[in-house]
Amino acid sequence: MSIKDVYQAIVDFDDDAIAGLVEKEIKAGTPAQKILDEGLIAAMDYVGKLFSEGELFVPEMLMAATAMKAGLAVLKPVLAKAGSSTIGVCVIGTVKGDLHDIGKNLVGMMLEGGGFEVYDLGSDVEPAKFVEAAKDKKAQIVGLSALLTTTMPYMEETVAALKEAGLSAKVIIGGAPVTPAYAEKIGAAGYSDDAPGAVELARSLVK
Ligand code: B1M
Repeated sequence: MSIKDVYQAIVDFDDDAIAGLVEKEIKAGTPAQKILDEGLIAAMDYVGKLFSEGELFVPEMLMAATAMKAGLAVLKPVLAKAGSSTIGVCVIGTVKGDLHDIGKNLVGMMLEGGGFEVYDLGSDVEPAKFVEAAKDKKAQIVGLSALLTTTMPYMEETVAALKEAGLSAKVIIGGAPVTPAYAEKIGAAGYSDDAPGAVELARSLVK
């Protein structure tokens, strides 16, 4: 029994076994971040590579994502050790047209663990919805995720819509195709390439 079994369960789309395997790793004392990075995320990267090479297709990616979510559900309480007080309010979502929500869920979960009150709007979120929620919840941080080059432009539209509504919330962005240069170009407050980095960034912006 090792972290390789967690990795393999995702690659085999085994959503029945994954929860038990992650639990066993936690009980064995493996750090949650290691299970996440070397088990779950590494396996999803491999699945993505096989998809790019034409070895796997969308239904298989979906099955891998289902297994990943089952594993994440077990890791969540360990990763998100409840922050004792709220250090800020964050509204988060995946932008319009984009259904990828695993990375966004992870970022939301870790922000929660990092002491933020998090409102997750889900995926395929219209710019107007981000504006409405940021206003309603009095958010200091709005987190935007995009995994597709074709949906990245909605990040820019969302930043513009928030500015147009006169909101002062700071926008942080991330997702595989996103870069720091793109964040700067669209007027976002910052970029992170992973979930722990997003927490650090959000914290620095509410100080
Ligand atoms: Co899609 N997909 N997908 N997919 N999918 C990718 C993204 C792709 C890179 C695969 C590939 O070609 N190698 C490719 C995008 C190419 C591009 O545009 N550059 C792709 C494609 C093409 C597509 C479709 C168009 C396929 C099709 O239909 N022909 C389609 C689009 C649907 C849509 O959204 N409209 C599609 C569909 C799907 C599924 C539905 C089957 C499924 C998603 C299920 C779900 O999320 N509920 C899926 C999956 C699973 C993937 C891969 C394999 C895995 C994504 C993932 O969950 N990674 C992916 C290949 C890959 O990335 N390796 C791929 C694990 C996750 C933890 O990482 O999301 O990167 P990630 O999040 C990271 C960081 O990016 C960062 O922190 C996270 C944790 O470290 N981060 C942030 C993310 N958001 C952040 C926000 C922040 C800060 C950091 O601040 C707010």
